[in-house]
Amino acid sequence: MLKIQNYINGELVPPTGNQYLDNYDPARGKVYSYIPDSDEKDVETAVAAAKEAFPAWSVTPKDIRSKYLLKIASLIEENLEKLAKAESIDNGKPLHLAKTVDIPRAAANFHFYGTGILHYSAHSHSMEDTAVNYTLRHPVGVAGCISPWNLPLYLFSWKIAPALAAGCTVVAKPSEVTPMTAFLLSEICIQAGLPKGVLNIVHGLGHKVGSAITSNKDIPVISFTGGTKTGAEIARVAAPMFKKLSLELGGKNPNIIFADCDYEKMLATTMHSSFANQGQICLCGSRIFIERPLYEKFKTDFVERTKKLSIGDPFGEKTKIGAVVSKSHMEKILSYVELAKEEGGTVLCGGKKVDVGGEFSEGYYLEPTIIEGLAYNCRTNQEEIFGPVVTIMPFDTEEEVLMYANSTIYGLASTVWTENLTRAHRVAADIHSGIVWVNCWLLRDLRTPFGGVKSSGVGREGGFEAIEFFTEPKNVCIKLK
Ligand code: TXE
Repeated sequence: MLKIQNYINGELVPPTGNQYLDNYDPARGKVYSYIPDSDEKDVETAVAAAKEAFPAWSVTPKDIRSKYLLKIASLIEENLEKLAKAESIDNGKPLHLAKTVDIPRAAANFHFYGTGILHYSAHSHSMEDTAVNYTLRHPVGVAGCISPWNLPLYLFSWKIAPALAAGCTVVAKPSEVTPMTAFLLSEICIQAGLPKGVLNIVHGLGHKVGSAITSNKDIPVISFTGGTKTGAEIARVAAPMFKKLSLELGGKNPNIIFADCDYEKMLATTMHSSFANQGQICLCGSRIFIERPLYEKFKTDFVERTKKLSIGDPFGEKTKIGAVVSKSHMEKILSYVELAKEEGGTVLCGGKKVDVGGEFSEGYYLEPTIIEGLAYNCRTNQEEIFGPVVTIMPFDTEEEVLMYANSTIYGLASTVWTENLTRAHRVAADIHSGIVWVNCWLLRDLRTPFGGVKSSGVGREGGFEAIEFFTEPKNVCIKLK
């Protein structure tokens, strides 16, 4: 079986301790490869390589840095099929989702920052005839990039691309749950001729490798996506070291549906925003609020369509629901279905593990689940479940639904369905979240700032904000006389 290697100083190398962890194929519930069980020593070797490469990389002309990123983007596109299959096997998601979303967006991330850096400019401010000020932006140094398992290559590249574009060198750690496409990216970087030490990928556990990156004194900037709890731990370690932090954390996103919505468009998109990637996207709308006149019709149609979603082999043409990412995550999700029942909820459909039979009978499959009858402030409606489980409830007034929507500790994304223009703008302004989609979901313009408020995170990724995040501004004021 394949033993994934670390990518340090331009080479694929084993972990110093030569220890490996099992890597599971969640669709089959079986070990299918091994990942390095790296430790602090591996991180130190990677940081030394990144430090060594930083002086040259940070002054490499933008158009040269751009060429490397664009080469990586085109190699990702050339290897789309292979990367998508690897992503699907590693994560359990349907292959067509990996082929149409995850991998194309990873290429788009490298392409966006490979071109964006060419057009990025800083500002100057004149003080009439007295002085002129200009802002220099220097890359911060060695950037630590730590990413989660739900959109493995997509979110991994979302951090690495702007860091490299800005002139930082990188020590990156993908999730130990889904390491495969990060490993394949290492091979692509070697093929692209990326100078050694510019990007280093260290595989392993969060409390060993992740925490070694967070606490390393030679890594002044950390970009993290993952759970809110882990984000708090990273902040606890990094804050006294005055590191720059970007934390993209959990969510419990409201999907607000007014009776005047474009019904068919809303229903089709709500199927996607509820269950895409088995509900394992931090942007999924897991709390659905429906204006009362529409509630019964929506409930009937939504349950009917959900029951028809085909669950099974992620490579199946018709598969809409693949496996969730791990056995422990499946058990966490099932525990929330039990909690919902204890809190007075009624399971309208789903709620159970599925044996899809054959070679997949040991896989981690869950039925897409809809629950009604819960209070807006019960734990099921307040805590992130991160699986194919949504709750539905009616509302009567805008004030009421905004109170429900804003009632959690999170504030990442939200969707609003209405044809009333004034109401759309008003509700969007009043929702406490970093992203509001009106009559759409997951429509992304990479130039826009991306991130949440409250416990959904700190800082913004995306656009030029991400390039600025990996640079330090210096203001120079020159007296003119
Ligand atoms: O995240 P973790 P997981 C949420 C979702 C999910 C929960 C846990 O609710 O159930 O987070 O998911 C590394 N220092 N989201 O387990 O544990 C870890 O190795 C440094 C929302 O994936 O936060 C992995 O590479 N690093 C999220 C990464 O952090 C540490 C997407 C994420 O792991 C570490 C995914 C430590 N002490 C999960 N401990 C989103 N917003 O998209 C772990 N890591």
